[in-house]
Amino acid sequence: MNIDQIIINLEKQHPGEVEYFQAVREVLESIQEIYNQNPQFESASIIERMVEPDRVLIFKVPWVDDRGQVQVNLGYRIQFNNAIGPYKGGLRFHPSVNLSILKFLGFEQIFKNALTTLPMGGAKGGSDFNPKGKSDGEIMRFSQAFMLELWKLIGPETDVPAGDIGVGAREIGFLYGMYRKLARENTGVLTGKGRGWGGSLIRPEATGFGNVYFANEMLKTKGEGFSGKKVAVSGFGNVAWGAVQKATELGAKVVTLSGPDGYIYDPDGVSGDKIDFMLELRASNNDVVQPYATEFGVEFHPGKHPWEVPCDIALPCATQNELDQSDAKHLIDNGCICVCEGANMPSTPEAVEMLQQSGMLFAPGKAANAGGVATSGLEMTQNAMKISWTAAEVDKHLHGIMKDIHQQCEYYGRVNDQYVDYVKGANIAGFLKVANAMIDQGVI
Ligand code: NDP
Ligand code: 2IT
Repeated sequence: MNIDQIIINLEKQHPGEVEYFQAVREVLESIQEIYNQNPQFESASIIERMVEPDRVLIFKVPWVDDRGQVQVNLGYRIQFNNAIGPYKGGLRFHPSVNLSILKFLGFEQIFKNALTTLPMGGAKGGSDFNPKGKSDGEIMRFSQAFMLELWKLIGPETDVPAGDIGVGAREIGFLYGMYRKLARENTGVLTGKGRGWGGSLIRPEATGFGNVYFANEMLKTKGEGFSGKKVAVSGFGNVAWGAVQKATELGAKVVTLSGPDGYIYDPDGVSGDKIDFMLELRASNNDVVQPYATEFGVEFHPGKHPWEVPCDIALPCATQNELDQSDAKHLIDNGCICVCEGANMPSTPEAVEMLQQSGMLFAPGKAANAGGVATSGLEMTQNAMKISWTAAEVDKHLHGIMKDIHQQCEYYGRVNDQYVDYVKGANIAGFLKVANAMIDQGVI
């Protein structure tokens, strides 16, 4: 496999899709050796087939704002690969959304979903719609207009979207309501649904909980745990919220949260009522974390990343490429022992290389944030069986799945007695499952 040539070909066909090329390069570098050892992959052109989505759907979403003005956004759904199960992956509503970002997310989702042990293919979608500052009515009208187009492409056994940045329980509610009306069915076509209408307990917390479970598995290999540790978290959304809760429950102190405006430093720890305040802040449709500092009288550092704060464990839970080389240097210099990605691709490739070379524990998002989509899979199971499990049952499955993913990463990523390359392990384990399924099922 000639990685540079594959990337050059992709650049020719899809100019400017930088996030997408970044995600593809990382996977190819990890799997190169195993790919070359198995000629059946090359003769079936597995890589060429895997790097192109099955289909990309782009549609306009016209809607009416509160002033009566018609607005137009772009909607997307990228159905990447369904070799091991129905297309599955979140919807992101954020002004930065474009084809490159959604393709990188959809591509990552293929391997992440394969790691969960559940039968789910990879997809992603969303819109450049900005939910910040919008009224509930505007969000409802936008979500309904979005679903008016999307519903033709999805179904409980075909493609099952969920939330991501800017899409939480409220948006899933509006989307589901419109789907139900159009399709005349109540099914598990979306996950992250409300508890009273098909949602699963623990799904809201699952990505953050799973992230901490994964970090804990890594720490255990070094005889460590969360108790008494100082933790830096970025973001203040859904994933950060779950991670803060679980890290605190395990006896750690979470000292930072961040937003696009900067980060807050809370030396006493984000716990109790402060965690509830995070939820209110996110639901308030503002896009800044600064009100936390005002509310609790703690430091706010405008325009900065939280990684300069000394910590033992770092959980990046905001967005892609939010932890760069200089952030990695701060973490290493301050004696951080573990970086466990809650967001998708939050560390730049240069930062990943530095963190790994330092010898610290480093887990990529596709392994360490898979608890969210795994619990979506558990929601699909409950919907199909028309039952609901208790929180303890779902949490037990989630915990077991995160341990399993950790084992898969260790199996394929062990470098020596001392070091596991979790990036390589996750990519190889995910790749082999999907590639073998594609070969078993022929050229389609
Ligand atoms: P939310 O919308 O709930 O929260 C995202 C948070 O990150 C918000 O606080 C947002 O602030 C903040 N943020 C966005 N851009 C930046 C930035 N440039 N710098 C700092 N903060 C920023 O989304 P989620 O918590 O659901 O998603 C967070 C990450 O986790 C994403 O990478 C997502 O793809 C990933 N993920 C999500 C899963 C899920 O189940 N929800 C599952 C697995 C991964 P603001 O809104 O003000 O921009
Ligand atoms: O990035 C992700 O894994 C998600 N946003 C969750 C996807 C899902 O289908 O639950």
